[in-house]
Amino acid sequence: MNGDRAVRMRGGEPGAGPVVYWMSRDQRALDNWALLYAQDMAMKKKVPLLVSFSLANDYLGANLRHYGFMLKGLRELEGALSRKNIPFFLLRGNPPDVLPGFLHRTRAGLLVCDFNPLRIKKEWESGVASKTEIPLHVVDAHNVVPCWAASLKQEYAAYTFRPKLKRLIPRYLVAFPRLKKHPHIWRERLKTIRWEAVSRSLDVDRSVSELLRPAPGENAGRKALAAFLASGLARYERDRNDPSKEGQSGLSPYLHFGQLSAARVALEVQKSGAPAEARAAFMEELLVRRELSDNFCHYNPDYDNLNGLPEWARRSLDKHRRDRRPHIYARAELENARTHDPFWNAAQKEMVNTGKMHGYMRMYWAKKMLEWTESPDEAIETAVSLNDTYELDGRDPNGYAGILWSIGGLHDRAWKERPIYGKVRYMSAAGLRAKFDMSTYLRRVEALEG
Ligand code: FAD
Ligand code: FO1
Repeated sequence: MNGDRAVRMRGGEPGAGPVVYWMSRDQRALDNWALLYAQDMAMKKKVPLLVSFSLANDYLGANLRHYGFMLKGLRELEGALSRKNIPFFLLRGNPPDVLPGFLHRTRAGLLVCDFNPLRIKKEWESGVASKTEIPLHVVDAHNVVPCWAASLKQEYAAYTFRPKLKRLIPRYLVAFPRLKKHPHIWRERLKTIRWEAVSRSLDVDRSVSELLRPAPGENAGRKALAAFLASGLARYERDRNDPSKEGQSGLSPYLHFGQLSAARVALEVQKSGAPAEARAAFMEELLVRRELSDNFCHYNPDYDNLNGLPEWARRSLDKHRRDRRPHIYARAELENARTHDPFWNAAQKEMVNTGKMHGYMRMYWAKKMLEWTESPDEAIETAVSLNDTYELDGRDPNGYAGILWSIGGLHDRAWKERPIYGKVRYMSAAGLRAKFDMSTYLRRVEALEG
């Protein structure tokens, strides 16, 4: 394991019992540094390795769309782990309520967890740590360069973060060792997980339906990557920003749920035969932009509200708070795509119907909410809420950073001052029309409605 990929939230000598990997963000058996680290520790102590997942009752308002995708992935994962002699335990409830009891029952000697910069996971970690004595090691299995190694502070923008990250990529982007068939077997009887019953018993909002596509799980994630490498990557640089083309990879749901490792994606892209510009454009998004979002959420607890914005932008938005807004829409009108703007309505419908809005339209979609709600605070709140309700990749650092970039100039520079937006970058329907064949985009979204 390369050096500081794991940090000790609580040190001390691991006990004689099994190593437990508390899985949360990185829901996969392959290419998972947290699982590999846990196995390494278990091998050294010659003890069994267990994986536990705490199925929270209400994870940041997630609904059936998200839980359905996640549970199907976990079900596949249970099988993959069991073939490696690693039992999988599905605990029901929030980790601080259920994990300490599990650690006690299994007489665990060490707890390993994966890294997540969001407030909820940090609260979970300290909640768990306050209720058990055993050492807790956190491994960043999501970022190529561990968040704390990439930078010790909140970065101002991509240009300040990029050189730091790039210096460290050769050190951390290395081939994954194989997950071994674990030689130290857990002998106690395992309770069968009745996945259908678990799914039926979920007390979540069922009004947002599950999707037929994309298919969930680690295997499906790998297939999606293979398909992108075969036919999408080469034209990524040219097509990715154009809403009338399907030029993006579609990997974000797999990356969000950790069913696919970003490092695996980066390794495969590096060795693909795609043109250098296409590889560079993709790596910029996958590595720099994605890991910059984790940097932001890790170092700024206000990642989903106005206080998280840079000073210049907050001041400028404040100055324009009372500017007359030509259209004001209530949340329900926005949710039901009932604005005067066909492009915006199409973007909203694309998100509701497919669980994934085109990346370029996400910027336009969020910026218009600054124009069409009463205040910047309301714009951010509405954007976060709609994004996290319908996007399959929602409640992710990328989403919070993307919304604050669009509405509040995060990681951006000041632009020419104008009404409502102040110095925050503006986007217009005319701009979309001038750049892209928007009628093709509208037709594609309309076809989804049927
Ligand atoms: P590709 O273009 O194929 O990129 C590959 C990967 O690179 C993505 O899966 C993602 O992990 C990363 N990436 C690409 N663009 C960005 C970006 N701008 N910032 C950070 N990482 C990026 N992304 C989410 O994962 N979840 C969200 O909830 C989310 N909400 C957003 C909301 C707004 C308002 C904006 C402006 C952006 C948001 N993004 C979000 C970032 C980006 O739009 C999506 O990651 C991207 O569109 C996902 O599609 P893809 O996997 O096909 O992307
Ligand atoms: N992580 C958990 O540990 N337990 C959960 O029950 C859980 C539910 C969940 C639902 C939707 C969703 O988008 C994410 C969910 N996650 C859960 C966490 C997730 O895997 C990630 O760790 C974060 O969302 C990272 O941004």
